[in-house]
Amino acid sequence: MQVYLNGRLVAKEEATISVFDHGLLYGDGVFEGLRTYNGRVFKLEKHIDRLIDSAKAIMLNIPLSKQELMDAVVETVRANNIHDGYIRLVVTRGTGDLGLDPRKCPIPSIFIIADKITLYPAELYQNGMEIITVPTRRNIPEALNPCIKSLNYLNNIMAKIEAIHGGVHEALMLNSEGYVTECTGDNIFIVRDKILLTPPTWVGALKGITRDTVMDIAKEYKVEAKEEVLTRYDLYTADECFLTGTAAEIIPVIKIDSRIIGTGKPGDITLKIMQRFKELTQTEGVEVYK
Ligand code: PXG
Repeated sequence: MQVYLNGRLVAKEEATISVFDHGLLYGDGVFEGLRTYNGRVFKLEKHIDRLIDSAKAIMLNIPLSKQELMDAVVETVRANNIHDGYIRLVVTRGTGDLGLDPRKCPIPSIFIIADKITLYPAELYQNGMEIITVPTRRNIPEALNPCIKSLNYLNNIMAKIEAIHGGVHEALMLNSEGYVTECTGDNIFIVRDKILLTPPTWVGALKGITRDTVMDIAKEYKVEAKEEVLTRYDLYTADECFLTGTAAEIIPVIKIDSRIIGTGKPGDITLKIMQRFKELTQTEGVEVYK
């Protein structure tokens, strides 16, 4: 395996980062998780745009242009001859002395891993999954805005641990006021009276790229889709529910906090969107092997 590290492709064993890197010491950095399907990087530009926005929000100057970042991703995928896989792009504040002050780190570290990805069991995509609300609330936007895809994932990891201890794969996270935000690595949608609803990002959710793709699919199919502040009651009484994310793709949810959602099977609108999403991933994206 070849890993992109600070401008070079190096063997996996040589792809190492200093223990003085502030990404490790303080979680000071940003990242993206992307996917390749059928030899194409899906939504590459959108991921790079979001990375640049995350970096801007934390005042991290990425020493590569948008085009250079996109080229580096494609080059890394190509070097590993991956057609269907997962890409992790990370930019940290870089190596510096101890202490929070980012001025200690003159040069950001950039690395890109292109690898395979393990999904949830296929059975869950067919039959739907169960989620539970967990005690850990999503970070408040006034503290660490969940729109920043930063290396500080402990908030979500705490929630994930609670989900696992509750015997399910994914956690529903509320904001400090008790409104629905998202899951630990996925956005959430419900269908009510044939209308697609998802929480606005200001409640405390990442502006997911899969979420945006689902909004586009809805438009294409003339299914009304809108952002709405949602409570757990709205979820419990929904006709359908599903999660979206680059890693999870689109996965139906059929049980929340022991309440059966809709018929207890993946809903018709969910299945239609999943089908169209699959088509798009197979045909769209930046070609790696031209
Ligand atoms: N919310 C959170 C908190 C996320 O981390 C999403 C929503 C979905 O966003 P996208 O843009 O992917 O539709 C995410 C994304 C991983 C991994 O390595 C995590 C994500 C994406 C890819 C890989 O666990 N989270």
